[in-house]
Amino acid sequence: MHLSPTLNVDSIRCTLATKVLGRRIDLFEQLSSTNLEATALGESGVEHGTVVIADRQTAGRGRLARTWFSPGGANVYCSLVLRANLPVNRMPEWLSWLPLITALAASEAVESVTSAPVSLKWPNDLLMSGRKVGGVLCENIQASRSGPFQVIGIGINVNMAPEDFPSELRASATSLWNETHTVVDRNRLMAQLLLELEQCIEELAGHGPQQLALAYQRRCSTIGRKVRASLATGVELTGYAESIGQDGSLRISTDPGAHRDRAVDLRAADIVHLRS
Ligand code: BT5
Repeated sequence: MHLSPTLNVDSIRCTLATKVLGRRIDLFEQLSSTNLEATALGESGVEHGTVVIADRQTAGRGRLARTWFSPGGANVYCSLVLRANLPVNRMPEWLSWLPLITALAASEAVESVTSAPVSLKWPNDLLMSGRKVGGVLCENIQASRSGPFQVIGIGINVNMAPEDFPSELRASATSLWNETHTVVDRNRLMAQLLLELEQCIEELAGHGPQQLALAYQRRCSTIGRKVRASLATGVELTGYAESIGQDGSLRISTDPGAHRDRAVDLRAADIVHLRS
């Protein structure tokens, strides 16, 4: 662990240039999960753009009930409450693009603060040197007295040293320190993350996903790769990732040898990048 400047709301506000996101920031030394806290706040009616940050999580969550390794003193764990003010017919587009644009915004924030390249593994993993440096967990909360809202959760490994990772993650995970050998001020990174998120969210709400889709596709290292996709049904597919669809899905042309040569559009799956 490399000595990280302490997380502090005043320090975040020093460089925060957003209009709406982060008007309210709740910072905790420890939470079970920032997504759970943001959900509780959303249910209590907090405004759009409320931010929850924790220095450590005792039960950090990944997708599909997986866990997110969340030690204290080094990393970023944050969640935002979003209340989309959109007509009902635009909600499917909003919900399918939200995880992708959150990952896009996080990658742009990391690149802007570190000057080191970040790519995206579809749908929402942040990679540096092919290893996972961050992840996104988006949840749509329907049954709430305060009306429906979304929680977007972001975890980024910032100042963790390689030996701080549990052995099962050492080969697949990395941190900004690992990649750049520079201690990153998490307050500065948080401020940049909120700014990039605000810009992407405004673009999606105001103009739809077309420009964001281009930016996402440029950054997505899954495109053009041979991949293995594991679907929720347990089915596994191997093929070449061709493109991102208008609904954020990943188009894969399956192996000519394994199946008939055909394309499949995946809405949700776990992807492994294979060597071609
Ligand atoms: C994700 O899930 O990548 C979403 C992670 C979201 C975490 C944030 S932290 C703030 C907010 N509050 C929460 O409770 N969660 C969000 P998924 O694609 O399912 O990946 C999970 C998998 O990544 C695990 O099964 C591990 O293999 C791996 N993993 C766990 N912790 C990691 C870490 N710190 N760095 C890199 N890989 C990790």
